[in-house]
Amino acid sequence: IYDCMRGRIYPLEGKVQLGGIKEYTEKFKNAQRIIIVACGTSWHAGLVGEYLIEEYARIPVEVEYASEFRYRNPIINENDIVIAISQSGETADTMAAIEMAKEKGATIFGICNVVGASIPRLSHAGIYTHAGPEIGVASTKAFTAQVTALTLMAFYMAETKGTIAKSKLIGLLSELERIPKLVEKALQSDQYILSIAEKFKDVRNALFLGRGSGFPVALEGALKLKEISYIHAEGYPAAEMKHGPIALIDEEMPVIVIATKNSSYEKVISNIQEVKARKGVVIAIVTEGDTEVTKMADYSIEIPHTDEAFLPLIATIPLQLLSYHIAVLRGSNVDQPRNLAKSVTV
Ligand code: F1P
Repeated sequence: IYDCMRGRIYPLEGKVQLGGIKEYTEKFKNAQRIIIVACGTSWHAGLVGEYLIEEYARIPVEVEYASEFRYRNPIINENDIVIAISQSGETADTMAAIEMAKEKGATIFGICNVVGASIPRLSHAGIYTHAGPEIGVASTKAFTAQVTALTLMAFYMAETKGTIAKSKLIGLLSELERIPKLVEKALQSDQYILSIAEKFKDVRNALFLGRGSGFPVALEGALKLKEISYIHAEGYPAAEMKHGPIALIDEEMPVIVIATKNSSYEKVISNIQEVKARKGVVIAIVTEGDTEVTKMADYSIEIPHTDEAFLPLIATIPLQLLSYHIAVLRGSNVDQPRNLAKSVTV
């Protein structure tokens, strides 16, 4: 697990534990709906979870900001499963959302990094991600670990529900084994990303675009840039660009596009054309060996090819590195960004 804020690779302290889910197999199998609650980066991991659970297990998923969910009067009942995601396990909004859902009879499943924290104690069952300590305030390797846990959960639910072919599942699990190697490969673009960061360190705005599970990755890329570089950044589904953000495009604002070779590749290409037609500057995250996007984009950062299910795990890496290098070049303290707390307990 890579902590780009410190430039180290941490060994996983233990394998992601799925013990918690096994006791609730029947509950997950029969779930009519899953509600995911979280804040910040953890909420983005929840969005990836939504794509994966719906794709593979065919269970409807809603993803809610805990900070909003807790203050409304949502319809929840005892058939609902609420997955609460939190690195620290102490985020007050997420805890309040859990307490409210618990009162309404929902089953609470926690995904948390800190063993013995409040959120796992409030949950009926769950998974510890064991990603090691998040030394900096901004969540990085915790995100990758949360996404890994959600990916495994989606596969597990799909297997128990019979919504995935055995051969497909075996293929996905063997690809999962390759992920650490692919992450290492993605990290090899570090110096190239630094050279891009040098060119864009003084921009005032940035737009991040992605489709499918590349959309939460775009949101997370924008959040990292905001949190540690204090540059205004927006993440958008690429198809939504024409409904507003397109008005912002000019030569000044970099548009970072997740343009890897997966099911939405052709559509992303047309989004890039739309940006280029307006003289926008495109930094594309592409699959290694790509030529089509590389020809159109101003900068292309290669990541190794993987199954679409694992795209968020790999595509996040260059975005974290980009934010990291821009923040360092701007003289920001990447470990302790201004105004941000490690755990937001109020
Ligand atoms: C949620 C979160 C983090 C963010 C910052 C503030 O925390 O929004 O994603 O990086 O630390 O809090 P958590 O519930 O995942 O601990």
